[in-house]
Amino acid sequence: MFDRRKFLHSSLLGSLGTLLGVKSFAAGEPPRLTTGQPVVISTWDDGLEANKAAWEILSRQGRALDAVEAGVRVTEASQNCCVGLGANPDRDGFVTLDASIMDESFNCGSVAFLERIKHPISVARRVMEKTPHVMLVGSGAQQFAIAEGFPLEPLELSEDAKRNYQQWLKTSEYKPVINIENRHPNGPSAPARLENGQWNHDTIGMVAMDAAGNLSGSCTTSGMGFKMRGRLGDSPIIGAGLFVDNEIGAVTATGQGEDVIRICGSHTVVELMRQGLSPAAACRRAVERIVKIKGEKAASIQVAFLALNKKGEVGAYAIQKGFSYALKNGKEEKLYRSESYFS
Ligand code: SD4
Repeated sequence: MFDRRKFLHSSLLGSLGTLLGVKSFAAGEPPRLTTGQPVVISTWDDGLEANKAAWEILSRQGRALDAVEAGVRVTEASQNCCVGLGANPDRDGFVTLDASIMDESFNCGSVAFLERIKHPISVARRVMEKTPHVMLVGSGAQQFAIAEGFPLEPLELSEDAKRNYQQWLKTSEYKPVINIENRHPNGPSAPARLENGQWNHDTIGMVAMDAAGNLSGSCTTSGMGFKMRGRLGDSPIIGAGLFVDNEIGAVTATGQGEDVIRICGSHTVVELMRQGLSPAAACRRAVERIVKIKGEKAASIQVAFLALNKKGEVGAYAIQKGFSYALKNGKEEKLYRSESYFS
């Protein structure tokens, strides 16, 4: 049935977006591409900027692996965002970062609980390429980064994070917010904020296909704000926050990491695609699995998956509405609004 309120709401948002120069949102699945046409997709509104850097590489016949590293470095370096060293600290007041990367040949690397290093994604790539290991954590990861020439950044919190932390200390209650976006009026280049000024997500995940038809992915995060010291989420865990199987597809996740880990989320989505499901249907099936496990608690968490298959089809699904993802290929550069379990 025609819903006048919904129609007015979306027309209003559309006009506002146009006025502010914001790319309008598209609903549903993007058009299918064929292998050989490069494409990059990434989570949240910040994905628009990150995709541009990835596209620089993809459009020049570069490797998907280089593209996904370069893309998320933009977000890690951004002062305007909630990923990277400017982000919210843990409950003891320290920013700790997690990241993972995976190429078309099951090579993968990750770092977790990494402090004072600006580009954890590049350290993850060095772990993949220069060590016999997949994962380095904490002081060991930092030591490796320094040995590889990454500078040790100052310990100080960003102004935004300081303010958020002071605010949080008033109650010191760990209460993860449901990650949603598309609500801030200043367009995708503005930081995503809740009404109380806090950021509402902490991650960027990116997957891409290059002109050779190869897939790769990256994921980088400051983790959930005000987490316990030492807590890791899904993002640095291969198979949870990120998974790439070059025969099938590439998937990344965002949202409450504990619940992504519980079902080996990104790997699960790849396996569902292997069984013949489209990226969107596979993401949906994985989300439904989490919803079933969580029962009533599903209403208070967010998890979203974003997937690209070997045919160049793209899909996403989230528990809550308000998950956006950005797509860039030779034809379009757009933010898409994901379908969700709760509407
Ligand atoms: C985590 N999945 O550390 C991340 C958080 C996230 O947007 O995606 N926030 O659990």
